[in-house]
Amino acid sequence: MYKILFVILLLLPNLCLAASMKGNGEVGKPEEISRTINVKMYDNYYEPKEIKIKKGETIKFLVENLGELVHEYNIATKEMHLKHQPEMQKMVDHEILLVDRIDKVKMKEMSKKDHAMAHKHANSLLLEPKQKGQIIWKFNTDADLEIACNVPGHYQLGMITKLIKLDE
Ligand SMILES: [Cu+2]
Repeated sequence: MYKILFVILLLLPNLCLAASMKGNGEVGKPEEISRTINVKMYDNYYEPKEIKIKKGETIKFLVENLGELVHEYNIATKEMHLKHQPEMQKMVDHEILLVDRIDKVKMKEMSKKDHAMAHKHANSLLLEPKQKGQIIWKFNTDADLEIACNVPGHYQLGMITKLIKLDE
């Protein structure tokens, strides 16, 4: 019995590590930032359109919305984006997410009933026109990631920044 428990305890950290390696990374520490990337959002695309990433590095993204529409900057796997899109549609349906602004009062109200409506994700920003935001992200993952906007229709229009993994 003790032997089995011991083996499980030995395996546990490895299992956790394996899980995180499939995720989209994690919030980075300010002291670990290796570079800062200035991102501009337009209708409906980003500059830059492509970013090269070294595994394990921490990047600070300074994001500014220069478009006339609300846009999202979301670091995730394709599967995560597709899963998030119905939530964004729901925000549109409830008139929280409007074409050029976010109804913060309604958002707060709705999020009491449905947490997804708060749109609080460490890996993403939702910015109104002229708004700025930042994300510090650590790319400690083996997963294929893309940065995308999940405002309904925008992902389908190609509002995606490709993340290219560099081999060490
Ligand atoms: Cu967008």
